[in-house]
Amino acid sequence: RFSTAAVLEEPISPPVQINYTKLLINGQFVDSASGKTFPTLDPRTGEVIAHVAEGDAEDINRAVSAARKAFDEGPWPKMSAYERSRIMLRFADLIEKNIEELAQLETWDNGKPYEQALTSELPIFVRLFHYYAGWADKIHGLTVPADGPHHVQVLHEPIGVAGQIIPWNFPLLMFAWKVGPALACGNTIVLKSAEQTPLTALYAAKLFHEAGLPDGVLNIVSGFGPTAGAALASHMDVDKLAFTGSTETGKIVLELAARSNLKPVTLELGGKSPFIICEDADIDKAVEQAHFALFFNQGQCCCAGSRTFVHERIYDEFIEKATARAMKRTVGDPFKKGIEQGPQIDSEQFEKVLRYIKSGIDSNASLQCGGERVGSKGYFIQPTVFSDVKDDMLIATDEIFGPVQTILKFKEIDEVIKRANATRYGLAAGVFTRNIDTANTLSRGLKAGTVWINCYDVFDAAIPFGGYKMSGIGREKGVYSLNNYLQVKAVVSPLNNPAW
Ligand code: TXE
Repeated sequence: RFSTAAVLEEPISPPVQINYTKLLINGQFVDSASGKTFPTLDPRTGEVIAHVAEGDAEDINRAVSAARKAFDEGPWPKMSAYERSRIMLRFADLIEKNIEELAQLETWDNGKPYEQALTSELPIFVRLFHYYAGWADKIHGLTVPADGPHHVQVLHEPIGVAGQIIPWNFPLLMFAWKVGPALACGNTIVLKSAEQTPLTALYAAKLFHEAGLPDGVLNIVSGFGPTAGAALASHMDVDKLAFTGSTETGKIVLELAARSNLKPVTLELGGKSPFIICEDADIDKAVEQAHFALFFNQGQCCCAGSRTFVHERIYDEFIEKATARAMKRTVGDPFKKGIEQGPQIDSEQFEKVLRYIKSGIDSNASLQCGGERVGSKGYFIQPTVFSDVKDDMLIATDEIFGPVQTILKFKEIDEVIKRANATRYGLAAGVFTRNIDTANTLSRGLKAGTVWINCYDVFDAAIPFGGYKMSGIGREKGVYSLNNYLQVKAVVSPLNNPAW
């Protein structure tokens, strides 16, 4: 029933060297205070790539002190915004110069196809830094008219030390989404990378220092969530927290932030995004887009189109074509040319996805293809398609975060809006139709932070991204991200009749 184009035999050795495995605090690579390290694994084999310094609370303290000093004493927030912008642009140039090594490291640590990292994610990374470098010298306050003879200035100031916790599915892009706007606004940062993928953040931050970033402005602590992550979220001297990850951990960090110093928190969390294919859609294009919406990045996207709703009139044809497309998907060594799908990130995610597949089978959804692992080592899973999925099945309610497409049938637009919104999430949605009225009705009716019409996963630095409901709080990217990293100060003085 299923054949993969390539099964992992001997993993291809990437030519990249691993030079940076220590914590980056105050511009220096240092061992963790405890001297502990942890292994980062190759998802193709489960074997160790490198041992990385393991930061915990004491290292977070050191990093926060460095960031505090760099914020309070400068030069970063006090530097001209133009100079900050130039350092960010030089950094983007250095990323471009080292783009192949960075993409290799990203693929090695994460398992994503090398071509995807090289030709899509790294260029978007560079674009994000160009975009936020462009903002640095255009951030300004307002003067506002007030009743009475008062001169009122509203200043926009950097908020201070930002704590940033990122996940493993897009290690470099999550770095860019968080670091770009925070630095453009003049903040300093302590970033905790995901324990599964610590390598590229260290390399990128090293290049940032080469570009002229002053010491202490960007500190990177590799380590685990309940230790390093929790210490950052609950730190009394961190002024703002930005988190991307699961909804469960989002609740924990929000609570830690509240219980410590009430630092403001932005959260970008999970999703169960509907992709709605109307009866007038071009079926072949819809099949391809729905496939991409779900399977991209091994299905490990917070905004994956993970509930494919198909109109009853085209349902059978869609199932047949979606299954054929999934069966053609090339799975194998992500360094190999033409490979569309690499391994899942780690054994935990691999087991979780296989558990959901079993649950789909047990609940009598129809398994059209896939359902099993590929090969005998590493974390590869067959592209899997379920049809006859019902709204209350676990595979239709939970974030699977893997290559499992679940296809549901609908009849009416009003009905599908209700069903699409009947979820605790609200991150994204896709709509496929040729009718502008249908597109407008759906885009207005869907409770989601992004609605893609006749496209999916279009990510531009200027487009805001974030979730309704339990998919998060706040927006990242675009002008919206700047507000997350700015304090607003009103300065009021009398115009006439001064009191002195
Ligand atoms: O996420 P966690 P995990 C979803 C996806 C996935 C599930 C679990 O469904 O299957 O989450 O993945 C840090 N205090 N997403 O376990 O735990 C952790 O070290 C502070 C969606 O990897 O949320 C890492 O840096 N920090 C998602 C980050 O949180 C803590 C992307 C994310 O890990 C912590 C990833 C704690 N107590 C998974 N515990 C998306 N929105 O894109 C963990 N962390």
